[in-house]
Amino acid sequence: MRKFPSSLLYAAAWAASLTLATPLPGLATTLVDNGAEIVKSTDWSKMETVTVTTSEYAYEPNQLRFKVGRPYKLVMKNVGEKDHYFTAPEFFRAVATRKAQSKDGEVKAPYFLAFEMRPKGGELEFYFVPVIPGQYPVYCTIDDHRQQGSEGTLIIE
Ligand SMILES: [Cu+2]
Repeated sequence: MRKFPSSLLYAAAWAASLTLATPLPGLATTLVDNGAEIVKSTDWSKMETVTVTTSEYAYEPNQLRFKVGRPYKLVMKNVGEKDHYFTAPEFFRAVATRKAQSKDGEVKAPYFLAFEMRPKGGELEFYFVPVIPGQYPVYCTIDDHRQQGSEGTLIIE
């Protein structure tokens, strides 16, 4: 197994601290700009799978913990009767993104903002490596779902 190059992590965290030092309206600028290198140098055979389900109106579990430098597959499954989002723009900018995937194909992008899962079994997979430690909110942006309870916390430690 190749060890995760910690120098990349430190560089990313340092760059992020510079970015965060400047207050910006709305979203911070991209935090992880060497995501492709991190994804490439990660041993994906060590990937851990974490599953979160959505329904009316909650994420289960509503708190997820990830470790810096470890590869993850996050399985997001909607077991409810309505559409639900997994919106976490700050979190998605704090990780190195490999891809998102469903049974119908996959999407590669530098980072995502939100995923939407169809009702009654809709499922998406997100492959990533956590980079910037912190606590990030996740919530559903449909109607009043968040107020009703569709929210949670994503922790990178
Ligand atoms: Cu919802």
